[in-house]
Amino acid sequence: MSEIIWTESQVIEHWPKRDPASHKGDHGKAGIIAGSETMPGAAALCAAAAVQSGAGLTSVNTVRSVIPVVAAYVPESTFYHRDDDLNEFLDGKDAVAAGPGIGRLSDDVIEDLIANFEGPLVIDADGLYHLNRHEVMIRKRTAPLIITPHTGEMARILGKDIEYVNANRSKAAGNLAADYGIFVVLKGQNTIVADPDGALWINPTGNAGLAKGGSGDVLTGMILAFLGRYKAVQPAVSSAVYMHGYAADCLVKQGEAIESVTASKVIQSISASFSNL
Ligand code: NPW
Ligand code: AMP
Ligand code: MG
Repeated sequence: MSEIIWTESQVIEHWPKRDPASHKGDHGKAGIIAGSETMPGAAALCAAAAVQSGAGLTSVNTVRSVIPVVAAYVPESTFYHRDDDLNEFLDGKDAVAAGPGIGRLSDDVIEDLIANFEGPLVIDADGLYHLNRHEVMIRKRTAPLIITPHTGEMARILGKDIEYVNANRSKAAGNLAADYGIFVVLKGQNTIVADPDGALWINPTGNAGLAKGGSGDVLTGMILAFLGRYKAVQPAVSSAVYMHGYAADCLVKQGEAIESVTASKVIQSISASFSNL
């Protein structure tokens, strides 16, 4: 398996220019299935990151009590109730992300998405908890599937311990991606993006300030937005991972203490990071 560092020049080379005559529908209709009563923040962070990363339209499917919380943080989003018809929510979406803060009991929606959503689908966090149950459907799926496990989630998916994943990051991500025919984003220092063809793209950005709750929820929103803006999946995913780390690096360079980096501050840093490139 070849390992290639995804560099700043590759991010710049693949960056989609915003056509001056474009309208919101040209920049991705993004759907987010996230949040629950005890984790409203995961939905808010994911949606805010998608909006800041250029998504044309961002729509959040969540539980009723969470809607006002997310709406206050991200007034650009529209909303859909978790209990309503999923197909209606999916209609017209260019890309969908599911899992942040949904709880481990919400597996029906994940199953439905894998089977029926025909665009790029990102599954993260609690959405990964029962992933192995859907192995047959994942193998049958033809549209891109991108999973974004941290080390603990990857260990659970593989049925191995965390020490095994830490000692075999490239092999673990590469084999799973090739076996299932999916994109695997194995998070942590030097996040690996493994594509279904066996290539491994290594991320050089980011710092330990990201080792804090909410960072992964931001990354999921960024990947979703990039998928809606790019034609090809791997450059979208690798560039989103790069810019997530780069936004955190910019904060520290500007004097933020590494301990005080937060997911919300990373979202606020996205704009300056994009302009810096
Ligand atoms: P430990 O902690 O070292 O003993 P879980 P989660 C292990 C939502 N959030 N990174 C770890 O071991 C998410 O979206 C909501 C992380 C532990 O055993 C999810 O839906 C927030 N963990 C949900 O919470 C902000 C690592 O894995 C287990 C690891 C649960 O997500 C926070 C943790 O995995 C959060 O994002 C690593 N590198 N290596 C909100 N504001 O609403 C090993 N572990 O139990 O799935 O917990 O990641 O917090
Ligand atoms: P999650 O555990 O789902 O909240 O995701 C954490 C996010 O922060 C992922 O994008 C990780 O790659 C990133 N991250 C966590 N710790 C580090 C670290 N020490 N260095 C660089 N990135 C990190
Ligand atoms: Mg997470």
